[in-house]
Amino acid sequence: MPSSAAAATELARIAASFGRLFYVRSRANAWPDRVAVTRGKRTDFCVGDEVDVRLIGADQAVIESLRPRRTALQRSDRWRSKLLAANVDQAGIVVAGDPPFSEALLMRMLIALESAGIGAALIANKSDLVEAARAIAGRIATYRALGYEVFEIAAGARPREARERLGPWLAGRTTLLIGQSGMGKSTLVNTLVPDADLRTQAISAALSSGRHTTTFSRMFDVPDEVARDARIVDTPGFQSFGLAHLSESQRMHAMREFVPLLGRCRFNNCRHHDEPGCAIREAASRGEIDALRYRLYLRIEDDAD
Ligand SMILES: Nc1nc2c(ncn2[C@@H]2O[C@H](COP(=O)(O)OP(=O)(O)O)[C@@H](O)[C@H]2O)c(=O)[nH]1
Ligand SMILES: [Mg+2]
Ligand SMILES: [Zn+2]
Repeated sequence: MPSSAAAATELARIAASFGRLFYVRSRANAWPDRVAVTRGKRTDFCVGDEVDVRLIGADQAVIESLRPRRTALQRSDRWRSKLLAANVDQAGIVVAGDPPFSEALLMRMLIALESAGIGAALIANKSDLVEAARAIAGRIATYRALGYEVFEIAAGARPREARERLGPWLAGRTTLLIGQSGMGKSTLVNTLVPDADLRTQAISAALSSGRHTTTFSRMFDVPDEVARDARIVDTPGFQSFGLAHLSESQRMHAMREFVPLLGRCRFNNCRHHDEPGCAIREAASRGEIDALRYRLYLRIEDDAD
C-alpha cells in the first residue's frame, strides 16, 4: 500500500456494530457518521473501539487498524464470549423496584466490570414508585456500603432531575449503561439524549435495514446542556450475563468484601463453600459480610462448574 494512502486515515470511534458492518464517528467531528466495513475477515471490533479509517466516497469508510483498548467488557457462556464495549470509562447499572431487579444479575455485571477495571455505579430508577423503591432500599444500601456510588432517579417521571443528578458524573467520560430489561434503561437514554430514537433509526437503517433496533449497542453523544464532553453506550437489556471468560480467582477478587479475607481461609485453594475454616463463610455467618451476596456468589460458582 502506498504510504501516501496510509497517511490519509482518520481517527474514529465505532458507534455501533451489526454483523460485519460498523457505524463510525469522527473523533474530531470532521465528518458525519459513516458506515464502515473491515478489511479481510477481521470483524472482532465493537462499540467504543478507536480505529483508523479510510474515507471512501461521500459516505463510506474502511477500517484500517485498531488502536489499543483501554478497557474491554465481555460477557460469555461456555462456548463463546462476546465483547460488549471497549474504552468505556465507567458503567451505570440500571436497577428498579418494579419489576424487582435480579440481584444475581446485578452481581454478575459488577463482577465483569470489576474484573475489567471499569468503575460501576448503580442507577436506582423509578424512585417515584415509593413502595417499590422502599422494597429495594435495604439492598441498595448494601451496595452503597460496599463503596458503589448510587444515583436515585426517576428517568420517566422526573427527567430534569435525572439529568441534573447524572450530568456531573457523565461529564468528560464515556459511560456504559447496562441493565436487565424493564428497569427503564431506554427511558433513561431518551432522557439524556432526546433524539436517541431518531439516531437509532438512522443507524439501524444504515446497518441492518430495519431489523430490531434494540439488539445492538450504540454510542451517543450526550448534549452539552446535559453533560459536557460525555458519551453514553446503550446496550440491549440483559436477562443473563455469563462470566465464563473469567477465572474463579478473578470472580472472587471482584467480590469487594471478600478481598480483605482472601488468604485467611484454612485451605489456600478454598472455594468458600463448606470447607472447614473458611474465613468468608464464617464472616457471612457472623453478619460481617452480606449473607445474600455470599449465597448468590456460591450460586454463580455452581453455574460456572
Ligand atoms: N414509574 C416509573 N416508570 C418508569 C420510569 N422510567 C421508566 N419507566 C417505565 O418502565 C418500563 C420499562 O422502561 P424501558 O425504558 O422500556 O426499560 P428497559 O427495558 O430497561 O429499556 C416502561 O413502562 C417505562 O415507562 C420511572 O422513572 N418511573
Ligand atoms: Mg430498552
Ligand atoms: Zn474460604
